[in-house]
Amino acid sequence: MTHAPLHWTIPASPDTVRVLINGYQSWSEAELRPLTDTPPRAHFQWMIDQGQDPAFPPSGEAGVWRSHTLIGLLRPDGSGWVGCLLDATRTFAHWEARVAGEAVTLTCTLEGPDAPVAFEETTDVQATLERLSAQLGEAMHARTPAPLRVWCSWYSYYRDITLEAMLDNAHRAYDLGLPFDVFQLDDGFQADLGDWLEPSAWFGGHAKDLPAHLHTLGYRAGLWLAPFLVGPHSKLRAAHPEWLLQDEQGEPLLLGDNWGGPYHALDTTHPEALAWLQELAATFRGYGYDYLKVDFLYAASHPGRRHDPAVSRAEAYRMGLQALRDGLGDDGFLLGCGAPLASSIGIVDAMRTGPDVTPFWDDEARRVLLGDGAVPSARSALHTALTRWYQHTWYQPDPDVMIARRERSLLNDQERGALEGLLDVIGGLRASSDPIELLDASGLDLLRRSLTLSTPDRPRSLTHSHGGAVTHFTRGTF
Ligand code: 9PG
Repeated sequence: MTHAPLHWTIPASPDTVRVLINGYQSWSEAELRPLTDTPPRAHFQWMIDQGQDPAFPPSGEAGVWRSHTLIGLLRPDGSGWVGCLLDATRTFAHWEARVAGEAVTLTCTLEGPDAPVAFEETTDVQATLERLSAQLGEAMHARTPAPLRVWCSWYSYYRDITLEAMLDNAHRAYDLGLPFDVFQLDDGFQADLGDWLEPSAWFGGHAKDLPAHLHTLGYRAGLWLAPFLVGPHSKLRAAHPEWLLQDEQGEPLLLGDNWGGPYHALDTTHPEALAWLQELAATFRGYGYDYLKVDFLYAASHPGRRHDPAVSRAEAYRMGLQALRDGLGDDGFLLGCGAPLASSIGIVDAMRTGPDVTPFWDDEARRVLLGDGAVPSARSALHTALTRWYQHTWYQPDPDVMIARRERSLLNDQERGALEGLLDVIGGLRASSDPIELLDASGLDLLRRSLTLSTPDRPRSLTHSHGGAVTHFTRGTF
């Protein structure tokens, strides 16, 4: 259901106003930009499917800015206007700010059942954003448990991870007394998307073999899943084509482009698919994994034809996420990734709030030439997670891993320092992916500092509500 849009005409001089956008999912760009700038429009549809909301992508038009859930308009002195959805359980809010001559028009369109929306003029945009987003977090019973320190296999081994490498790193970390809570196995252990219980050819074991080893070292076992994705050649696809999200012609949708091509999405309004999801999480919990990183979650809210057409996209997403939570159990730790942000509140414990950190600073070709603001890079991760500083009342933010190693990395000392600064300011999850054997004394030192930095339950440095702070952290020198 789509509601009549809400309109405001704002007597702001467009040349002096900046717009703060939140983005749709973890990887989408969040930024503070001059209103008269042009938001990038991704060159390929797969980039939009995988990084933005295909139903409300960046406009690509000068002076037209789109944001999900909330939006801020800032005058140079930090005063301005804030709009914020106050309950994202079943509803998406699409905000659009548009330069209209000497004024700015702001529109909010709801997708889903009616939901409360706040719009305020304020002397302090930052303070108002923090207050309204906290109200949203409270209304949705946000979970903000103590943050964890995680070793994750992705950012050094990528899909080549093996059981042996997991164990080698866990043993080395244990011998060095590195303060990790969780060792998390990422993408690469499984035969296919959907065929999670069958190992890949190279993993050298089964995912169920890992937790007992980790437990003897005193670490919790964590596992990555992309539970809403189904590989086109998977056994799951062959067995249950009726569980897939469909296009308008009734054909199973294919979206994104990863793992060498596009993939299907589960229809999370299908009762059997929901039961399968719950069982999947329960099975891995039974193997000893009590930390799940659930990724590519936006697939469940992708536009399409569903088994239950009365369910909104936000609701369909939440049904799938709740099934995972039910399977994992209330005391398990659920980290969302690639996820519609606000609609995850109350179910996830932590959330990735930016695109992937990479062992290089910027991917200018994909970011600028191909217009993909959701591109993985250290630079994008830093910008995006900082711009979302206010989300600490929604879940534990996960600004992604520190990269402390010098080998197999193109980051220089200053860039490593910037990542350390990001973790210090944002707080939340602390993670690393460095092969422990590659760390020299200074790398180990940096890693320890990153893991043991103060553990604020809210961002430091940004909480002083003078108007310049957002500006400083989102425009800085990078
Ligand atoms: C596993 C990875 C890691 C990582 C996740 C997610 O648009 N892209 O090209 C793109 C590639 C990888 C990606 C996100 C986007 O990474 O964020 O931590 O788990 O999946 O495949």
